[in-house]
Amino acid sequence: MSTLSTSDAPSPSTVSGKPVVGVVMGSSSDWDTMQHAVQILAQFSVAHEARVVSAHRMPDDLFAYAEQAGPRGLQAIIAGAGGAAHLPGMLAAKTIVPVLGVPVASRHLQGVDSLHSIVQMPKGIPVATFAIGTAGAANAALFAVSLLALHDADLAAKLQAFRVEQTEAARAMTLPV
Ligand code: RP5
Repeated sequence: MSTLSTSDAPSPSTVSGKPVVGVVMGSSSDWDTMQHAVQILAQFSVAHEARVVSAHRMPDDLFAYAEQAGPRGLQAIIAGAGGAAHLPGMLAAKTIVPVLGVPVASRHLQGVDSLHSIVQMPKGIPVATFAIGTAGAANAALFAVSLLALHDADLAAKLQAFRVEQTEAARAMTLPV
């Protein structure tokens, strides 16, 4: 876990109790992947929520979640799904809150199906699409942090410190030869 800078002033992204990022997934079986997004948001102290919203098993809940996202103050929705993976696109169809899509590795096609489904949104309704699996989940959360950091100086400083730590860790890498 990175050491993050803190400030005494409350950060606009960490106002307690009011999530600014929603993490949703099509099934509890997606949690192994999507927990990596939640871990990043927690690491940066970004107020968030996580829940299952299945597009094909809970379509009415999906519409309600999307319709309420903006009024509830969500500034980004990270949506992970596998297989046909229509959750991110259908959320994006019902809200102008940015949707960040994470393709979850599927049982038979290893997530290439999920990736193609999420990334191939027709013109007019965008979903920002990330890598298959845990890297995509973590990067979607880091991207959400970047969006929030545009209007949150404390969060921007934390993100910059995170980048510096990665650089220093890479410079300190050694090889067995
Ligand atoms: C999708 O179907 C979910 O996002 C999950 O990746 C996949 C399999 O769901 P389960 O059968 O494990 O509930 O809706």
